[in-house]
Amino acid sequence: MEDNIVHTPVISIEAWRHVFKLDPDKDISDDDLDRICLSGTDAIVVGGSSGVTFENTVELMSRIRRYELPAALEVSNLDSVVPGFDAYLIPMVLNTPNPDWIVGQHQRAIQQYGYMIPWELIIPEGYIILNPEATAAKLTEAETGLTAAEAGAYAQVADKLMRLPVVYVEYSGMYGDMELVHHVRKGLSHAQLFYGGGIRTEEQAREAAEAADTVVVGNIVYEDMEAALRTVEAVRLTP
Ligand code: 1GP
Repeated sequence: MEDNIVHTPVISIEAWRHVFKLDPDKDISDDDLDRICLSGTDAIVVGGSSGVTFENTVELMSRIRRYELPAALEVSNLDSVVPGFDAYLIPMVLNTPNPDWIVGQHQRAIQQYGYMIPWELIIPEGYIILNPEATAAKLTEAETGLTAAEAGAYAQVADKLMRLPVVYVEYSGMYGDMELVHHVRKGLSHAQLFYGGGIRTEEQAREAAEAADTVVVGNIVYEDMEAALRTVEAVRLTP
């Protein structure tokens, strides 16, 4: 192993309770972006499952960069990796029979670009995708019909065997089963639990904040800005 590889991320994600996930393929006005970035959220994650390009990622990053809050890119394809983010979240899908989404694309990326990867900014995520209708679920052939026990066991593979810093329970587009999320969290020893999917109300934001360490709010930003902003306080006030 090379001595100069440092695995401690430069930014600390432990403090993230609420994050907004912005999709480079969707339009957001300057005013709305201003309100999101000044909302009191802990960070912005840039990512999406389709239509993400280098151009639209650069554009969104440069607009977010006017604000002080941390910005991370969740890498979904190699063509849209843009330098200049504080961190790079790398999904490894756990509940897929297709190894390409677990380690395959990662192996090819490292073989090709390993010499220029800023390892200190890399944060791998053990993804468990649970909404069968989500683009990411279809793309990755995720086996979404998991019981809480099955999801919990995948989470422990990430936490205890792979020692990933993040487990991400992803219901993108659909509000999830919070009992399952609670169960997943109980089995984790060190990984931080992200929950994302279908949060539209303060009540849902609160429930998700009770079940997970970090709550990810996405689509509602593009549908109901006021409701999106209310999720920040709801999460912040949840112990
Ligand atoms: C998507 O987990 C995030 O990757 C958030 O989901 O867009 O449904 O809020 P929503």
